[in-house]
Amino acid sequence: MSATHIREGVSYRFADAIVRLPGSSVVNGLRAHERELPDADQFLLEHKIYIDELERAGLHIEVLPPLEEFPDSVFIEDAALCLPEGTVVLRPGAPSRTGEAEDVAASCSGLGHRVQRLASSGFVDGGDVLVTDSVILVGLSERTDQAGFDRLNDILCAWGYAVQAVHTPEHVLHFKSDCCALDSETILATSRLANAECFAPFRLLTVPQGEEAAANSIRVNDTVLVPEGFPATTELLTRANFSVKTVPARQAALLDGGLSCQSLRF
Ligand code: CIR
Repeated sequence: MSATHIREGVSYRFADAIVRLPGSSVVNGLRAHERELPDADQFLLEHKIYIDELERAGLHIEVLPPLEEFPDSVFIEDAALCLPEGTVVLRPGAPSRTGEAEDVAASCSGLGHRVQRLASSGFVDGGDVLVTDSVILVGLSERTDQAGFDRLNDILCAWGYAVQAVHTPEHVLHFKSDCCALDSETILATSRLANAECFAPFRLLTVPQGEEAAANSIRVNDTVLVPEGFPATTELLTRANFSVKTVPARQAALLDGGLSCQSLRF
């Protein structure tokens, strides 16, 4: 990790977000295990509530149309990383998703972002990139490899960020499936990730046993959005003085997704 400064609020103070509507092809999205298929109409409904809550938290939302040829494109976070310095267009590691990035690049350019692409080799999914106010942690996973990390590191170091490679636990899709930044000092994480000791300088709130999926929450300005159905996590956060709002994410969960992956926030 290179020395750098704290960027107070870079992990949770946002003005804008980009989301992509799920298409009817969302039912063909990737999933690690056979289980109930998502329902496209229900997904759209939950997505609409998600957008409403982001708006209520103070964001202006750019809603992109569905990309039917990319069933997982509703999980837009995996295709790019938006920071105040610019947007890094990533290279998602699943072959069926790699092509999503160019469309996101065009949308971000259209919105006036300074767009930078990962150099030629390697893969990074945005779900493996945890931006905190002091360091950007990048989980090496089945989707994010060392070459991709190296290329992303080149860009982020040039922008003055401290960057650290960590490990996404086996059988966990993305690093952020298991954690989120709550403020400059505090991370919410599952116990399997907390035990991996990658959060040494942070204060940790550990998601109660059996509620692991609630680690994929997001802080947006003064609100922490938590997936519906995890009362112990909601209570933990409330007791820690965070203002919590629950959001349905059942359909996304059927495709191994959560709250953070459904928007690019900046
Ligand atoms: C996938 O396997 O790529 C999608 N079905 C789910 C992606 C979820 N993205 C995320 O957690 N960042």
